[in-house]
Amino acid sequence: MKLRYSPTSPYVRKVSVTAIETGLKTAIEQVPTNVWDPSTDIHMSNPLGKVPALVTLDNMTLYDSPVICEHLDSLHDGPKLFPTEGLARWTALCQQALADGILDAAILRLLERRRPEEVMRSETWMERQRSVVVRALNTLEDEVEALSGDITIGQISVGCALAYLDFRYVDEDWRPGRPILAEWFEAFDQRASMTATVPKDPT
Ligand SMILES: N[C@@H](CCC(=O)N[C@@H](CS)C(=O)NCC(=O)O)C(=O)O
Repeated sequence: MKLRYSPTSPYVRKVSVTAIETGLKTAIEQVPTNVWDPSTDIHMSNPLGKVPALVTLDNMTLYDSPVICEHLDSLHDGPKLFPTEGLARWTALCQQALADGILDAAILRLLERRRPEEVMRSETWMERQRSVVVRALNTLEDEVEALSGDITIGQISVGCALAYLDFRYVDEDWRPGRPILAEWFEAFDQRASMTATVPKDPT
């Protein structure tokens, strides 16, 4: 399999953590892709122009991260990261949606903040995205018990989203007021799959 990736993408990190947790890391060749390079051909793999995109063993090209992670989970015989049915399944999928929503909002705010001309930046837009993250984090703090038990795609997604906030928003610690979530993350972040996938270059 071939994974088109960028080293700092938190969605790619979800896939990388999933690959390690499912024992499939060595079955995946990493193909570096700069989605912001005007000459990139990422749209040949994903018409949305985003990473991650995965070329599978049977030559399908899959996107986005939830689909890729579920595909990887279908390829191994160990305990499943996507619970197959019932409350456990919907809880894990909803946690994944919430965590991916944190990432979407955090990235939109970051891109807005990085606009070269200050006058072009919308404070209203950035505040809207900040509020999304605050509400989602508060929900996770209230529902942290649902993150206990065997590892799921919900836990992986939440772990990668919280790690991304630490990576990109170092001056805005999310932990104050959310002690139970902070305690959960401290333990989750020590998994071998997390320590092996820490992004190195903050550019
Ligand atoms: N929903 C997608 C989001 C992927 C995404 O936004 N990737 C970013 C990198 S962190 C990207 O490629 N952005 C390029 C763009 O927005 O044009 C997923 O879960 O894979």
